[in-house]
Amino acid sequence: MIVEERGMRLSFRLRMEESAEKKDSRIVLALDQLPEDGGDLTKKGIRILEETSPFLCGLKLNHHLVLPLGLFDGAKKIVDKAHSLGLPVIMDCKINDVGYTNRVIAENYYRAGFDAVIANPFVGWEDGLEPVFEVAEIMNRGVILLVFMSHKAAWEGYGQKIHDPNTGEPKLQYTVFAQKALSWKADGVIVGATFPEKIREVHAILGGKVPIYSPGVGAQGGDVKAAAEAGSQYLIVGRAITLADSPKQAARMFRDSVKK
Ligand code: 3DU
Repeated sequence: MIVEERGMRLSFRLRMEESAEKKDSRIVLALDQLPEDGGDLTKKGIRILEETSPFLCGLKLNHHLVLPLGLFDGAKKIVDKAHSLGLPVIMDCKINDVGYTNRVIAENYYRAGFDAVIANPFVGWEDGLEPVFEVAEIMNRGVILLVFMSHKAAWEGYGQKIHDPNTGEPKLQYTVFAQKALSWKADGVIVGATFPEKIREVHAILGGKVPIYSPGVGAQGGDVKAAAEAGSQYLIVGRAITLADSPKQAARMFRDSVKK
């Protein structure tokens, strides 16, 4: 049983763990590509969320859905609905700017109710992501770092060979990002389900101290079981659920294939 911490509210990380335990699911729904049948976007999103929620442990919204929904309008309604169904919500905004704007981006998403934001460690700590971690601490929310993305060109950035500034030794960029996730005390990292060998490598670095979230299941070709076996704690699934003939059955199928 997970105990309440910080007096009032569990940390984001424990909210996810508690939700996964309660729902007996490790599936996070990426509610971003909705059927193009002309209906109201917010209502459509809420309908799919309600239908699939018994099989989910969390929800993720992407920047490109929040744009037409409006942050304090449709997006907030979906966030509130997810919370009423017991699901924490992650904002996939891949924060990637200078510290000042990063702080305001995070504050706005947290004010709209999001439990965590996704950020890009390429911008570094000082005057980069430090302000995001500060706001997260104050508001008791989470920060998840991109460590290795799921698309084909991910190796061009996340997979490049670099020289460790301290030792001069050659290293792979994503291994350095995984180490930063530990030292910055991130609440999660993203490693694409399309690269199970990278998941395994990152998992070995993190030693179970930071959970791995893996998008890229289904529509992008990633296998949910292979990602889970390699060490992903949470599997992020979008189109393979939202565009299925029955989102409910698809969500159940993914949930069952990686039972906790
Ligand atoms: O491919 P899907 O439809 O299952 O959606 C995956 C979601 O995860 C989508 O919102 C995408 O923006 C996000 N994502 C990745 O696919 C890969 C990453 O490395 C990070 C986020």
